[in-house]
Amino acid sequence: LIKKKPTVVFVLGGPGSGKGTQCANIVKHFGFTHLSAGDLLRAEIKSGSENGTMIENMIKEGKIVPSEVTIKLLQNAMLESGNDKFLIDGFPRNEENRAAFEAVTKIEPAFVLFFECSEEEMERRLLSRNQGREDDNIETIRKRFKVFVESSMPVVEYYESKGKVRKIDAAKPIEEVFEAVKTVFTAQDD
Ligand code: UP5
Ligand code: MG
Repeated sequence: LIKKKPTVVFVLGGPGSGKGTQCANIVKHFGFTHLSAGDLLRAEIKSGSENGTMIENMIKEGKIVPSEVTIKLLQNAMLESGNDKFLIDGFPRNEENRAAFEAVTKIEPAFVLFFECSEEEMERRLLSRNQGREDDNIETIRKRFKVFVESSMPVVEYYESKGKVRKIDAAKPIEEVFEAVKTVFTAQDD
């Protein structure tokens, strides 16, 4: 039995750039399953798993959880979904994440949706989100920004060099950002 490889789109962008917000819209229009790596990690903390405390501490410090943990959660969620089209939101966050995902799953992304936004705007959004996230405080936000620039931007640059990045101006209002996102997904249709 030969199964078709799933279609994966990586959704990347700094903390508060609007990844989760836009993924919810993409799901409604284009039939993808949305997998937020951060949401999966937060669910793992809540479930009381043996890795929970380690994950919790890393998120509080804005650090990147070891690939094996995140990839396992993503693989399980992909299997459970029954779908074959995935938006993977907030992953891969560093070169090691990227290489490990490719090695383990043998999946390369169809393209990478990249939300570009200033730190000033992202900070404003995160500080007014009020959803009780342990990492939405100014100290952790600064750490998240630093990790994004130092570790995650190289992943975007890697895919840029392969012509796979679709860059979106994410500083605009939500509806305008989604118009730009729609254009990317429509152009992608076979
Ligand atoms: N908002 C959204 N769009 C807007 C717009 N255009 N105009 C005005 N407001 C807008 O949006 C954030 C807020 O802004 C919301 O209130 C929204 O209404 C508003 P959201 O869509 O939630 O942005 P998003 O980019 O998803 O922000 P998020 O905080 O989720 O991004 P992060 O990348 O920081 O968080 P994530 O959950 O991916 O990761 C959290 C932590 O988990 C990481 O720091 C890390 O420690 C860990 N992690 C790993 O270790 N490995 C992983 O693979 C993933 C995560
Ligand atoms: Mg998010």
